Amino acid sequence: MSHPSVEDIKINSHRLRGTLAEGLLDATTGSLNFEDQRTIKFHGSYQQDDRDLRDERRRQKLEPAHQFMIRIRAPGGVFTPRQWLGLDEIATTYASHSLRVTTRQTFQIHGVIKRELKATMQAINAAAMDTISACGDVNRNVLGASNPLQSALHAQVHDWAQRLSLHFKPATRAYYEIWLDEEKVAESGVEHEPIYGDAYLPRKFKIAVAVPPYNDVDVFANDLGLVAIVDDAGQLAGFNVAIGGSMGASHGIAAHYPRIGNVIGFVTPEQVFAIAEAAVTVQRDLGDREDRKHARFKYTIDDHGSDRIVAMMEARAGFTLQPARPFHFEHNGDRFGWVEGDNGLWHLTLSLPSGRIADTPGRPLLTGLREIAKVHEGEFRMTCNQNVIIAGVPAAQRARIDALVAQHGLDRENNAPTAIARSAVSCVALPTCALAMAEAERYLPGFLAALEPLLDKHGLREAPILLRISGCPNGCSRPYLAEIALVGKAVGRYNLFLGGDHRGMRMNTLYRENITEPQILEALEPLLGRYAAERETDERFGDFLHRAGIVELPPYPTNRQVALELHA
Ligand code: SRM
Ligand code: SF4
Repeated sequence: MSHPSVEDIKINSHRLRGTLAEGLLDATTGSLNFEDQRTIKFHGSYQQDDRDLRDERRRQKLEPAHQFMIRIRAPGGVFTPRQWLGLDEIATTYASHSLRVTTRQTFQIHGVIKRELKATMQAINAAAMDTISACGDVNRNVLGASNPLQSALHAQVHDWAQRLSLHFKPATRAYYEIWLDEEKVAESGVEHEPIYGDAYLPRKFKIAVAVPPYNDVDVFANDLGLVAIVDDAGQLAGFNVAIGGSMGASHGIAAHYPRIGNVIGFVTPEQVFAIAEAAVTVQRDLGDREDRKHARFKYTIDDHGSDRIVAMMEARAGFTLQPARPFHFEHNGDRFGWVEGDNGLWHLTLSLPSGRIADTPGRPLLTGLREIAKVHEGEFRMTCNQNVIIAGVPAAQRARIDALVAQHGLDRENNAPTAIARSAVSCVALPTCALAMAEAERYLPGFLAALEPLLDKHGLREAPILLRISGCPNGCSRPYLAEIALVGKAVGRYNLFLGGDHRGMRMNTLYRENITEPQILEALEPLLGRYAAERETDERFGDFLHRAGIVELPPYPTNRQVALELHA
């Protein structure tokens, strides 16, 4: 029997209700039906199964070990200690005893079984959070720069992320009815969706707000990127607008390519909602609804031409974009350790390997952060590099936090002894991700350990080289922007990409295909050696590879790097 298309499922879902309420009550299976597996994504959850157990369960003629991943909506990535403690309790009561910081600065929990899904959602809401639109063909979690140095700007950007997220939240009450038992009212199932319409978007849509000089949100990897422009008085003048960024690709299919957003102009703060809504609705109306692999905004822009899309956006927004203003990004990483914000409070950025917060022998990270949440009076900020900032600490409280960090192995020496390890990012991949072709998160520690002797040999232990690993070409760790990237091809085999920059402004290039760890190390060894010997002062690895003629820009059809004339 053939399944209905996702477009049909959305239209016939009674505004994202489907038969979820009934399906949750069906005790004969741990799974939802095909349609509801699509619909539940809009509620922030994915049905998965433990792939480590798949073969054994098949042999035993059991259904797969179905379980659910839940993603929190957290625009700007800020959590209070109370929310942290709530998440910790949820993870240890209903999920796999771990919290996972994502590359979109929120949390995922894994391993929730169907009969506990509703209780878990209710617990999330009781802890003052929700999961609406964390997945699905809608606007996703809105990113906001997490740089702790500029406190006032951070607060403004966080506010923008919150407001944009609320603006693009679907109007349907489905979430509240299904998970929180809200009473149905007359328009239940037929609510007016003023922005999305009946069929929502053709595909996911992602927005990020960056504050130069740090591109810690990787703003150009988003469908809509806003780069804050600050005037001479330190006030927010407005935003440069970039459209069409996205990482997703397919191995060997040239028509599926990653793309860096192109900067199309400048808007004032008053114009932000109009231009964002114009981008979303142009994509709603022109995006490909036949082929989901070709349905992101980047393809709409490339198929119709950037000029036409910008003209449509301007017509819908009711104004012409101003010329883009110069900006400068220093890097797209996090700054580790303590820094003092401009409001006199202190912020501690901790490196979390792949964002995984669990208790493992010698590293009780989950317990440690729980103990910190019990005494911390500020907030926790997640970064898009899967790290955490313990933010807003009065000077007098620092020693107490430091003691808890040391006691629970949260310090960087323990978790990331080299510079490359501190900034490395890897996606979840196996065993939960249905699309993984190779390990990523579980492979990162082993790969770093194998790389360490090479770094030591060439004196590069503290060289800040940007490494990202993805278990498949979808690119959840934004690998195509890394200086070194491994993209999973099959178990134990990766494509090696080289030559991105450290500012998230240049894509890398396929260097070797389908290779194993020894071959990866063999390929990297001479390049690291040459880099160590020939680099110029402060020259980064990706820039060196280009200057030395070792790699060129990749052969994607459009936007392989951000127009550098704007990069003041
Ligand atoms: Fe992703 C699908 C995990 C950020 C591009 N992503 C998935 C799924 C849900 C697999 C699936 O569809 O069955 C993964 C769940 C794994 C698991 O077991 O938890 C998954 N993506 C993640 C996270 C958790 C990676 C991480 O390790 O942090 C990130 C969650 C972000 C969040 O909190 O919202 C995550 N995904 C990204 C990013 C990075 C970003 O947004 O900055 C990208 C690249 C940017 C982009 O969208 O192009 C990304 N994920 C994808 C794609 C490719 C989309 C495309 O247009 O081609 C898929 C596959 C799909 O949607 O069909 C995907
Ligand atoms: Fe899964 Fe691929 Fe995303 Fe990794 S990049 S989480 S393997 S979809």
